[in-house]
Amino acid sequence: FLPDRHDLGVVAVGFSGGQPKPGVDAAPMALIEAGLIQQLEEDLEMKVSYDGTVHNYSELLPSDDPDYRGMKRPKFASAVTKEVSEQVYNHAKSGKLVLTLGGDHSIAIGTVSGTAKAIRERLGREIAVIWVDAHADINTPETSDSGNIHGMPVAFLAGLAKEDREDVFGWLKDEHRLSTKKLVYIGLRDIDRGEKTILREHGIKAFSMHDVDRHGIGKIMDMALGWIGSDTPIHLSFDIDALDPMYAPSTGTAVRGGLTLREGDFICECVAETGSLIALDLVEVNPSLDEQGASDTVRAGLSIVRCALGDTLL
Ligand code: HAR
Ligand code: MN
Ligand code: MN
Ligand code: MN
Repeated sequence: FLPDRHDLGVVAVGFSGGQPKPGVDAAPMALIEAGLIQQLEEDLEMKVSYDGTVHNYSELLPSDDPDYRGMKRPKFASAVTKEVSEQVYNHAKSGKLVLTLGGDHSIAIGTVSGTAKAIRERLGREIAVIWVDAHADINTPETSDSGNIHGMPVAFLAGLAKEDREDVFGWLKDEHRLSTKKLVYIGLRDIDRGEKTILREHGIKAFSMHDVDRHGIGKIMDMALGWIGSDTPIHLSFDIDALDPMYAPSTGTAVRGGLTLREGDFICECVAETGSLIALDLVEVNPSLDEQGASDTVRAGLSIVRCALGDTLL
């Protein structure tokens, strides 16, 4: 009932409006130019559906986009993520595994809502999300200090942040949403105070870097996948800043003390082994930051994608 691993839809999202630093919109092209699609077709023998376009959604740019509830550029982010949601939904509805290349992490409002709706309709099931990140991205507009929407996607997806205005994420309906019980974090190490309260009050499963250090990544994956339960469709949302800046320096909000390259790949290999992966996001690669490290960061991203999509060491 789950998608054939070999049938892949790719959506390239050149969007940087969920945070202030330009350049994260160039990541899809950098990944593709480094050989991503070719590797998936040739090494992993996948049939890839890709429209050949890195979307910048400039046609959706509103003429004015004032702050709203403290959110920066709310109308543009809402319009883009609504469109991404439909793009991802269309792939997932037709039974494809969906790979989305970001872009900043606000785009996950689109990707997760798209798969949640498609899997509900196709399988009558709720999805689980594994969010690999230094950050929890679960601020509500009210708890956020920055107003940057890439720090809020989980709050909107889980219905902790709600808004009636259609042009400011009011398009998100129950069918798009994710249960806080089906969310697992790995790699956390920079969480805002308000986010800690939210995580605690909703009993959200979170494995911080402290937990990774204590138990080792093998045990963490056993616990994470055990929490989700077998045969649950999994959406893996991978923020490259989960990796230590030693391996992935070119990202907007790098935080020391992260996952090694091997730990990142291992997480993806374990998810691939379940056979339950329905979608993968790779976000927050910004080749214009730490330009010396950009090729390392892109290569790390490529490796993450290959491992999640079923590449094995032997
Ligand atoms: N928590 C901070 C905020 O809300 C920083 C969020 C940074 N987010 C990302 N994605 N880079 O994980 O602004
Ligand atoms: Mn993130
Ligand atoms: Mn992050
Ligand atoms: Mn912080």
